[in-house]
Amino acid sequence: MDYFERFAIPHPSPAIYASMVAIGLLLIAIIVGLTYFKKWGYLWREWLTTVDHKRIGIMYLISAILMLFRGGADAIMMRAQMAVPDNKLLDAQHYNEIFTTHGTVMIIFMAMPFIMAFMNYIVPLQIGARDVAFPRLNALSFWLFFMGAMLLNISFVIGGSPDAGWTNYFPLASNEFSQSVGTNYYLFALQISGLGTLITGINMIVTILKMRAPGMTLMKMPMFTWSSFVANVIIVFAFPVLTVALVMGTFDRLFATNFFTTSNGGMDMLWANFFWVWGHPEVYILILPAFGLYSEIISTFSGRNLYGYKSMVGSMVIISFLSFLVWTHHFFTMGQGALTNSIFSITTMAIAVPTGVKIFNWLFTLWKGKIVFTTPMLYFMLFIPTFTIGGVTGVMLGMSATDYQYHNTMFLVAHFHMVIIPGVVFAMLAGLHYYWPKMFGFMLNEKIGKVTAWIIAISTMLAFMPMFFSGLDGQARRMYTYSASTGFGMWNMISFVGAIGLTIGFILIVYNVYYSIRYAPRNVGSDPWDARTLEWATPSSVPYYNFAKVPHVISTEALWDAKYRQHDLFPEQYENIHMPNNSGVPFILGCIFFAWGFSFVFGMWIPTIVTTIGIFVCMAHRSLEKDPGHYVSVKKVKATESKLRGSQS
Ligand code: HEM
Ligand SMILES: [Cu+2]
Repeated sequence: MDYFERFAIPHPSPAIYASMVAIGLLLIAIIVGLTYFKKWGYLWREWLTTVDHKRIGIMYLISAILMLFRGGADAIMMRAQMAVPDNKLLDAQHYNEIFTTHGTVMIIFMAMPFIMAFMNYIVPLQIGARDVAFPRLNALSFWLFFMGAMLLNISFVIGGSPDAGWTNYFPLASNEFSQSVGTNYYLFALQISGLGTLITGINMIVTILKMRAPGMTLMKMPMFTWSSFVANVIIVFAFPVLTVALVMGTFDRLFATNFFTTSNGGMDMLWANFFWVWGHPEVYILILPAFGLYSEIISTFSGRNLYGYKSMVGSMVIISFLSFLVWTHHFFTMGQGALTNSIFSITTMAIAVPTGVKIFNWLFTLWKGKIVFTTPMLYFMLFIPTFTIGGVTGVMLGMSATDYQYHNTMFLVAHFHMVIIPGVVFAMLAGLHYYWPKMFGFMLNEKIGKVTAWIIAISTMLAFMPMFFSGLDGQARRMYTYSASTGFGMWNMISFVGAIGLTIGFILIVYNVYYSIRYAPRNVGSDPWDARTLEWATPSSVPYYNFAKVPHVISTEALWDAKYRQHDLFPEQYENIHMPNNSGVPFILGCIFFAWGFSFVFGMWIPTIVTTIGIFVCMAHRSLEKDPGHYVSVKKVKATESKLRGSQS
């Protein structure tokens, strides 16, 4: 019996038991449904074994939206607990767990896959490629991410959730202060999904460097591809730091080493440094592709090419460089001295310059443009004022002397939500509406879309603006309650209302998907927005080989050239198309990694050894296997094309 005790949750509550039952029922429903509708084969052939970058993109998208609700559930519980003073809804430990999983899920398992979804789906299409450079590795990346996410998500029903914050600072995260296996889950979930991200980084860099259509020089790449390229370079430099830090943290917790302890020669601040050497660049990994999406949207809906292309590229390169030079601003108050703080203050503020260049380029693009107010454009318009508040308060936080006032208060929480929500979430939602017709062949409803955008923007202000004020008044972050005499009650109540508004907004997004699946017209054609870049030159939905003929490109706006400047985009003849074969190995390897992580979390060494061998067997299989891919014949390509193009205007 003792053996099984470790799997029990340390802080059971009715809500957790209810979730357990709900998860169990959901699993049974899925299994029964798949069996009843005879969909197991379909699921396996078309999705679990796919190496198609578009399907992988869609799987990232679905995961991101699911995780948005998972992280959102935590958020709404936090805000409910804080809504009134001296609330007893959650206890301190439970609150610790929830803010930890909220932050981790939102950054690693919501924002990241959202970005990955668009990079996967759009980049190969935008550069005129038929897939990424290493399609099977791409599938592996997805499954590693997915299994990492699942590993973190089962923590709250088996063994307990992590509770040391998404930053997982030691010594708080050590066995001494974080006694459940929760932090082990954190370490392995991030390790496994981080491996997937690192592989994507390499894959995308090679794809963008080696697989561009004839004529597409680096300086003729569309802006989203540029932003993805820069983000993936940051990934390749930043993620190994996280990998190492997580390994060391794991050793401290499982093998009694002293890397991050406060005694025996350990250095707890080493973790904080490692974490933010990865963590700050991570913010730019998220924001640059999001900005890339805005760039595409702005030029499409202003009816003109992007202003200041070169300065846009230049500022992204500068941002990527500076992003590695500011990490200390996350702990100005931890005693590294005035000189160090001053240097990092200056580098931090320096990032505002290239960021400003980007914003002005966008505004100049709008200037004299013929602006069309679609939902994606509305998200951009709402992004400008909200993000500016986030950015300006960021500069305030960047001043090391005054940061002593803001650090660890709700002011900080307000700041990063005011950058990350308009900067990343709005951009993703804008991208969702923009690329939906490319992905699925019909549009999302514009009216519902616009109402939703307004609800989300207003609720963001309601939810996070009050935190600036309560933070300046001294409300500390990560505290589960406060007394009525502090006077924080009103601010927190307003935040709660905003959080409810956000929940309504996110539900409306799902409703819009449902509504549009049912009612949206299907004959919108391949280019419903009158767009400019290459991805819109494919039929919608995109055939699995993407381009029947290899496109030839002469500018950043290949499709615009073809439509309005008599450019012959497809001068070549039809040829047999070489495509990669599907493979079940990435999915199986993902499952083995899940079991591997799970065994480690509980220190079960025999399963750990068995799964480690399994991992190597899969890798050996890949190395020894002969898989030449397959050809799609000209006849088949022609048939597919006439079917897809014929049914459209
Ligand atoms: C539904 C809207 C959201 C609400 C109401 C909300 C609420 C909160 C609150 C109250 C905290 C502070 C917990 C504390 O320190 O006591 C927090 C922390 C955090 N949130 Fe959100 N949040 C929302 C959306 C998001 C999104 C979209 C992201 C990321 C893309 C995000 C990322 C984070 C992170 C990284 C933290 C820090 C966690 C930590 O300090 O350990 N949140 N959120
Ligand atoms: Cu930072």
